Amino acid sequence: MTAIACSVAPAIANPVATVTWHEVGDAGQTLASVQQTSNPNGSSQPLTTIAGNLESGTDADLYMISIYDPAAFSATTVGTTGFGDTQLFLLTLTGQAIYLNDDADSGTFFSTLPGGSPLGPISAGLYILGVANAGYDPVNAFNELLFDIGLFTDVRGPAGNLQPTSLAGFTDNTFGFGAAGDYTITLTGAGASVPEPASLLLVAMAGVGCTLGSRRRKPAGTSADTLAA
Ligand SMILES: [Ca+2]
Ligand SMILES: [Ca+2]
Ligand SMILES: [Ca+2]
Repeated sequence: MTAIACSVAPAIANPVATVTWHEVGDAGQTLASVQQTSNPNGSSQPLTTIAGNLESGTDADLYMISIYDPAAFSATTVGTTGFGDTQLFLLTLTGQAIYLNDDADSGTFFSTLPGGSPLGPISAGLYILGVANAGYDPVNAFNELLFDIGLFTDVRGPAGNLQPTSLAGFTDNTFGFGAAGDYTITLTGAGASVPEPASLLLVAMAGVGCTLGSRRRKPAGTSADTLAA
């Protein structure tokens, strides 16, 4: 295992460090291959950024995070550089839809899961944060969309009358416009799914790791899935 994922950059004027989780290999797009995140600062400290890459128009990346302050939770790709037409969505740990956004407003293709939304998470706990191309949409076992349909700029909740309600895959509605590229997700109210440094050994054994201060990406040519959990 060589690719490692965390970096910590203490702020000079701000006592809260920014902590970035860097995608290790390719984060999975199934419930069985959700990528854990970790924070060497401990469970009560924020995970402020997730940085990764969509390798194709049909790559979706799922990350497990801990939302410790549901009212303050938000996630956005607005204001970042890189991959341009994201959609972001939040799922329960068992893959039920919570909320999704494609475009934060009519002037951007970047996405925001807003804080304080009536559709947002209610209780603290572990959740799955997903990122994909706009139109590469999560579905259930019958290929039914997990999220309500709506305008590109809508914040959308779970689809009604869905059975089963959990994630089973994705359907490609990108019509060939899906693209590959880097993304950066900025978070509030959220921490890592593996909060304690002592847990890192278990994460490493599962194929996901974290080394302080490293920003090194997966070496080019390394099989994308060999390091995913
Ligand atoms: Ca990826
Ligand atoms: Ca992926
Ligand atoms: Ca978008």
